[in-house]
Amino acid sequence: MHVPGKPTTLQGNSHLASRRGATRRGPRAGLPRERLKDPARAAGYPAWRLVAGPCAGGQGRVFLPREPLAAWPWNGWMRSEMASILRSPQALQLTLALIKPDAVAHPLILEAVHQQILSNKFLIVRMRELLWRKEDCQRFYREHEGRFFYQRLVEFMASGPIRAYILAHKDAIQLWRTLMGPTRVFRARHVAPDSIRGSFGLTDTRNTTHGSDSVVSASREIAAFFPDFSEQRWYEEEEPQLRCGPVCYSPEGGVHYVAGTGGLGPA
Ligand code: RTP
Ligand code: MG
Repeated sequence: MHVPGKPTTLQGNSHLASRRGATRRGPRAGLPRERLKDPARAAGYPAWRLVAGPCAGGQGRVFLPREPLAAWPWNGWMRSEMASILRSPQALQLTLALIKPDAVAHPLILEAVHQQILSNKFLIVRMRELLWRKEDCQRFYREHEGRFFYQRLVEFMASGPIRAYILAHKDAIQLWRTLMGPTRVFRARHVAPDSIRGSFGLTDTRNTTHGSDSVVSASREIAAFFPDFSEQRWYEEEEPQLRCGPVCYSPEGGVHYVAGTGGLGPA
């Protein structure tokens, strides 16, 4: 469990690497076939449960007014410094995580998901809460346009406040998706009951969280929710410091920052 304010480094948080190592060394060999198929089980998830405690729904939680998202700026180019950092096997990867209206409406669930992010050693680079306009939801989910669940998904996502995060980790995209569990809640409850969706999902639409599914969509989605955030600048200026630590966590702001800088660096 992360101690707020206590410096920590990613160097010491090698649980993901050790999971990979464990896979190679083969301790999964004895697991039944159905467990091997399920990444959450195979990854040897720690069991976790909703813990009642101080909630994030009280003081300090700010709902921003409805506001349009930026027009999907897609940064299709990359300076050479950023490209070389991204090629490094040690580089932190970014992903966009959303907590959907069904979970934001319940302060204990919201806090439990936040704690899950911290206990899995993600760095919270940015966090904000907002109400989404229907047009923004339609644009965000345009890849699903025409599918039977599209309309209810769009309406649901615009129905209440959501929380958006930029998360960093060496394997942020896959780790967050594994933590979320399968899209369909009925399946999640069976194959990954300790996952976020397995624990808190209500229906296939109200399934608690969203996560980017690739590096390309992570960049596009981060730019949509955090238009002032420059991924390139973050990789050049903040990533090396966050990766090497020491890093602090601000319970008030809900974000991590490089120790000694006193808070958020440049966006
Ligand atoms: P997400 O995009 O939210 O991280 O979820 P995902 O990749 O696991 O699932 P995706 O196929 O991208 O679907 C996006 C969201 O659409 C809703 N959905 N409902 N069968 C259904 O009723 C259904 N299928 C998808 C879910 O809210 C899903 O998260
Ligand atoms: Mg998806």
